[in-house]
Amino acid sequence: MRISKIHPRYKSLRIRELLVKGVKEGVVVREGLLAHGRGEAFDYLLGERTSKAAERAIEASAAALLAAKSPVLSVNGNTAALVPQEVSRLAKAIPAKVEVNLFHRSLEREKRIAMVLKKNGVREVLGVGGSASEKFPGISSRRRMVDPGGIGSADVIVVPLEDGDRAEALSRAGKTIVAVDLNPLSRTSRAASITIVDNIVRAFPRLLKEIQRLKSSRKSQLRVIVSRFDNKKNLAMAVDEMMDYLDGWRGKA
Ligand code: PTJ
Repeated sequence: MRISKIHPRYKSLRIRELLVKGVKEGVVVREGLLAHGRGEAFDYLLGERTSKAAERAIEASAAALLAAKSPVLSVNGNTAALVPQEVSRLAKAIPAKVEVNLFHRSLEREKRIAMVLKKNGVREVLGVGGSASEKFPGISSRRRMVDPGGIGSADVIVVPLEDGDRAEALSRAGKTIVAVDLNPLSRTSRAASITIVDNIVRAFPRLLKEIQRLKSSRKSQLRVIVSRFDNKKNLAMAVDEMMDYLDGWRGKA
């Protein structure tokens, strides 16, 4: 469906259409549409804008990624459908490896997602088929199979739109987890080292800008930024910002 750019809900409708197209093309699972519904509900509570808490988390994420030895961007169906170009730009700018890792795993989907990413400029996509040969401990879903040269040996991993299990297991293994999740209460948000409570369509372009801004900083400066960041406090701030936004609606609705 063609959506007019002057439609008041253009951005939201465009996201929905991208995901529906992703389902038709076998990139997104139907469960991905439900995940989007959950996310969009929280986005309303944020006023559909990037909060102060998200800005701080984005700065800390950029610093962690630039200071990392072996950073990886983990990509699932929703991420591939919504921000394939941004994944490619981030992978080049950091630089970071890109790995497909799916909750609803099938070789067919892995290949389709890899194709979408490559079309958008990602040079190498890890995690497809037999290359995800390492079993990561503590994960019950088929997400446990990872690429030993990617997520298996990464020190910092970006995990957008996750279910909680993997984020918890990766954190337990001592990896720095950057989550992008509109729900500040989710298990993923709480398990991550840095949670960006924002819509991925806003968060990834901002993360790219922040990477470019901090790119020439010394590693010691980057580590200070990361060490000053407190995820628990930041999540509480995200919730406060949602409450403040709702407060502004009192008597108006
Ligand atoms: O592609 P697959 O097979 O790996 O499956 C991907 C989904 C998303 C279906 C799977 O990981 C899943 O079921 O996720 P959950 O448990 O529904 O969690 C998704 C989280 O992402 C929820 O907390 C949502 O609030 C959040 N979310 C949804 N859309 C966005 C989002 N966060 C940021 N930006 C969004 N656009």
